[in-house]
Amino acid sequence: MSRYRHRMSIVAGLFVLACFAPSGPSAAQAQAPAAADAPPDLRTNEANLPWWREARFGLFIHWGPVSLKGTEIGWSRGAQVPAEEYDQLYRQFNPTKFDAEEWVRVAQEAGMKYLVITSKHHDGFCIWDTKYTDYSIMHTPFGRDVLKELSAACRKHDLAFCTYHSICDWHHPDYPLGSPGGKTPKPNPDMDRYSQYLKNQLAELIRDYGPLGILWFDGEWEKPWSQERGIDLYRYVRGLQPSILINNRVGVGRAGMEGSTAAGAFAGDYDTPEQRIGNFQRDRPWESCITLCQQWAWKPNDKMKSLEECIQTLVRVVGGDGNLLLNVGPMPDGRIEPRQVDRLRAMGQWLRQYGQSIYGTRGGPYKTTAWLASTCRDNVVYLHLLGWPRDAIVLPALPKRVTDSSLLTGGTVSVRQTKDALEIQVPAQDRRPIDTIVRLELDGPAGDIEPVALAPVSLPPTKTR
Ligand code: FHN
Repeated sequence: MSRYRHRMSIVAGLFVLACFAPSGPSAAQAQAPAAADAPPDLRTNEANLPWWREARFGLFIHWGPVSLKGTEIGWSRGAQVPAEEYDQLYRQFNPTKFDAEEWVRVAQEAGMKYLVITSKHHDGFCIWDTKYTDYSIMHTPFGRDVLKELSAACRKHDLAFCTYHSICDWHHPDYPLGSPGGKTPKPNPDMDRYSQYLKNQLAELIRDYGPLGILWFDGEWEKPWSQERGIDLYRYVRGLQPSILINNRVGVGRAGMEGSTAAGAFAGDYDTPEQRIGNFQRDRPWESCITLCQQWAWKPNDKMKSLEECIQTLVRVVGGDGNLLLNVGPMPDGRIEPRQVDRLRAMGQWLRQYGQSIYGTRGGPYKTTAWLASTCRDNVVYLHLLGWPRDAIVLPALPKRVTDSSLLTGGTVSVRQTKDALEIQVPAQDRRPIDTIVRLELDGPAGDIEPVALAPVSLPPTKTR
């Protein structure tokens, strides 16, 4: 029985019990207590963070009938694509080349440990067999339950299955705001009835495709949503599956794209910087969600990130003690674009060689700079040299003795430790273009070393960066 399923199956049984949890927060609960003294059921789900922290790298998937247009999911509705036309795209959506096993294979060959797919984005289209609306995959020419096939393939291959679910719904008549971009009012909204619709579908997702690793909420920034509704929804979902992780886009405490959580505010289990590498942060879990190309949904010839940028982004994120959720937008025929598959596979090749410096590590002890990131586990520190400000790298000394050093990326390294400094020299021929990894063994655990910030130095234009 796999690690992910084992932990989750214990909880699934508790599902029914919570269905009848009283909904709607009392006035007292509404005043979200400071995170520190939050009631237990609002505190970060520490018990279920370890699998996710060790995983470090996941696949994000934004997909729907909009891929037929190659425009952005949700946002192009009522903008590049008239809403009437957008809402009829599902009648032509027939991704006959969709192969859930192939998607799982792509993720695992990339070295990813979890998968988060858009069950419903802001455009309201549902990619599973829901009984609460006909605006779903079951009413397309395709007519197959994508979440059923994908969740089964994930379980079969031990990849944690997770869903992204939009709180705002510009298509649903009860949700007060519509397209473009939540800028137009609906004629007869009913936010309470919409909230019940939201809960009903979340219960379906957890009951029929769960246990889920993460419920990745989004679209919480619009007026109709509130901290009270967020706290209530967090409690409702945790009640359905206590082992589930919920991001900080359930309440309204998220500080925009920077993705952190306003101090003291309740906001789910972890922070979510978007399209950026999060700040070095070890006291609160975080995950950067970033596109492999530019758009979240598929776009023909969309500009794709280089292998160097992809790997250095992963290294910087993990060096900051975060997770990376890297996004692809599959094509309208159901395939992930071959050039994107190749890029992901190349990341996987790198991780098969150097994954020990990523999986199950914590960020630090040296804080990330333009040319360095560091990760650690037990008595080992990995220095990821992403650039060469000088031939000899001089770092502040660590409060522990270096007992051994080597180059994980091959070749020789000389490490000289003095009372105040650590001097590292790697001959030019042993410097790797993307990341040169120095492995240091210390005479004690690295995790309790107070993180060390390095003085910023500019990188000279060198041929071997
Ligand atoms: O509007 C969405 C966007 O389409 C995409 O889903 C990203 C993913 O994190 N989140 C929102 C923008 O913040």
